[in-house]
Formats: sequence, C-alpha cells, structure tokens
Amino acid sequence: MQIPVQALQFQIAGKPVLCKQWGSGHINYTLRIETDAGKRYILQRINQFVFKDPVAMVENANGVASFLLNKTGNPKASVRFLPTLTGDICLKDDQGEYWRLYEYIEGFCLDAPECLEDFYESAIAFGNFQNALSDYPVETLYETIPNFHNTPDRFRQLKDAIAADPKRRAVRARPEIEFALSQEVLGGTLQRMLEKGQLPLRVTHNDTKLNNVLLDPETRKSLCVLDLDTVMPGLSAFDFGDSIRFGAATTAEDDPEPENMMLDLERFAAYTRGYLTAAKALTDAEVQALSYGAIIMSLEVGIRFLTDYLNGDVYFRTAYPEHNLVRCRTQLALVADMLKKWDEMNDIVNRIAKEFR
Ligand code: GN1
Ligand code: MG
Repeated sequence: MQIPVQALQFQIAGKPVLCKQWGSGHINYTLRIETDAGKRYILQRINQFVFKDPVAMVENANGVASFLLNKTGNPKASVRFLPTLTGDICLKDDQGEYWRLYEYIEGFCLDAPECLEDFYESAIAFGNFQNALSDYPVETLYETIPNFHNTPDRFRQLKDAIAADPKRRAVRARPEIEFALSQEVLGGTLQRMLEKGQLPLRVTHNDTKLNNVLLDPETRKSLCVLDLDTVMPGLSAFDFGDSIRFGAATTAEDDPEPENMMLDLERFAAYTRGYLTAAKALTDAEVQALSYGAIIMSLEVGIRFLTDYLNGDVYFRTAYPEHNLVRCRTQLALVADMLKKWDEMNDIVNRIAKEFR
C-alpha cells in the first residue's frame, strides 16, 4: 500500500519503501513501515474520539516506555518512540490527525494462546510490568481515558444509551440488556472496595489482552508488553481480569455462536500462577479480588460493546452492522459461565496463592 507522507516526518533511518496495515486493535490505525536501510517501524494514527488529548496520551506512553527501557537496560523491554523531525513526540498533520512512530521489535502476538505456556508467559509479562512500574512517578501520569475501568460509570453510560436509543436498536438487544442490568451490583464490587480503601491503586496497563504481549519468535518467551495507551492508576485485579477475559476464553470475543464461549479453568490456573510469580507485591485483599477482576472485566467489556451497539457503533471499529451486538452476547456468555464456575475459580486462586505465601 501507499506510504503515508506522515512517515517522512519522523526521525527514521532510510527512506520508507514498504507499508502494510498491522495488528488487530480496535482503536488506532496501525501500519508497519520498512525502509531501504532495512529498518522497520510502527506508525499509528491516534483515534481522537477515544483519546481526547493525543499529545498527553503519547507523552504518557513515552514516559512509561523510557522508564522501562532505562530501568531494565534491555532494549527489548519496551517499544521505543522516535521523535518527529522537529523533535516532538507526535505529529499533527494538516488534517488535524495525530501520528506517532516507534521502532518495530521482532516478535509475534497471539489472538489466542496455542498452549498453556503461551498464556503463562503473558502472565509473567504483565506481572513484571506491574512490578517494574511500582516506583513510577504516578503523579506524572495523565488519565488518558477518565473512568476507564469505573464499572458503575459504564453502567450509567449503558443506561443513558438504553434511554436515548438513538438507532432504535434496544429492541434487538432485550435479553442482553436484561442480563447486563441484573449484574449491576456485582459489577460495582471492586469500585466500592477501591472507594473504601480496601484495594490499593497501582500503575496498571488496563488493556492486558494476550495480543498486547510480544513473544520471542525463537524462545516463545515474552519480550514486552505493547499498547501503553491506557497506562493509568488502576486496580491489579482489572489487569489480571482483562487477561483472563480474553486469553482464558474458549473462543474469540466476537464468535457469533455464544455457546462456544466458556472459561477455560486450566488456562485460568496457568495465568494465576504466572501472575502471582511475577507480581510479587500484591496484598491479600488484591489476591482475593482476582476472580472478581475476571468476571467484572468480562461484564464491563460486554456492556461497553452493548452500549456502543445502542449508540450506533461510534467507539469500537466494527466489520459488520451487528458486530458489537455479537461481541456483547459472547462476552455476556463468558460472564454467565464464570458465574457457574465461581467457586472453582476462587479455589484455584486460593490454592495457588498458598504456594506463594
Ligand atoms: C480495545 O484496541 P484494542 O483492541 O487493544 C479497548 C479495550 C477493550 C478491547 C476489546 C482504549 O482494545 O478496552 O477491552 O478493545 N481499548 C480502548 O477487545 O478502549
Ligand atoms: Mg491493543
């Protein structure tokens, strides 16, 4: 495909010769660029509907990336952002779009684990990330999406969408709306614990899907965590939970057959073991909150898909008109399965936690 002129505005080595669309994100537009100097870069156009202050968002990501690179001394511990020709961390083009560019690291990402070890590795990656940032200057972090994992606020947005029903779609989503609303009290559990001071605020990633972990093509060990756009103060249980929601699920988040969607308890256990191995500083209350993190993140993402469906698909990129409804149905099927497996999930966490304490 044609190389966007924006690529030429960054301090890259060589002249871009190849360009292709990259990754499977729902938010930003991502390209991989290759130059005649044999260098590869990732160029991204930032979604300004989602990120209201793109410059602050890139500064956040760059701050965290530089911190990780300096702290570990490992050039693959994070992506490295490159400045523009004028020395800025992102580019504003003449259409008012914002772009950023980072060095491509050789590796691969998975949309589903191919074996238990892959998933265990991703737990190590996110657990290490959590640990490495434990002394990051939190006060410098800009909140890139306010209330991102404030589940009660997500319920408020869902109810607003149901009331406004701008596309007259609520009628097609009745069972999903009913089920979602019946889980509102459960959904608020961790937010209430946070407000009561029972859980500590940490520097968290907030989008801990398996496909945000870069794996080494030779060893299959995790190299680093990608997509630093939503690094903000948050709850460790949500980081744990989003990984489970995505990677311990038996099918893709947009499988049109919701009955295929279940929680795989073996993977749940593998991730729990990896996470507790790497994220050493978790308090007892945080460990007890992990299963809540898994079910609440699944519920939260389910209601976000539902809200977006009702609002006319303004947030998540969709491939067909009912895509968000399909995603919502399948996420809520995961919630229903977790409700059935609730005791087993907690038993697994308690059993593994005992090995570490
Ligand atoms: C979005 O762009 P991507 O796929 O990494 C979203 C996450 C959702 C996820 C659902 C900034 O992440 O919160 O969990 O889709 N990111 C943002 O797949 O909203
Ligand atoms: Mg992503």
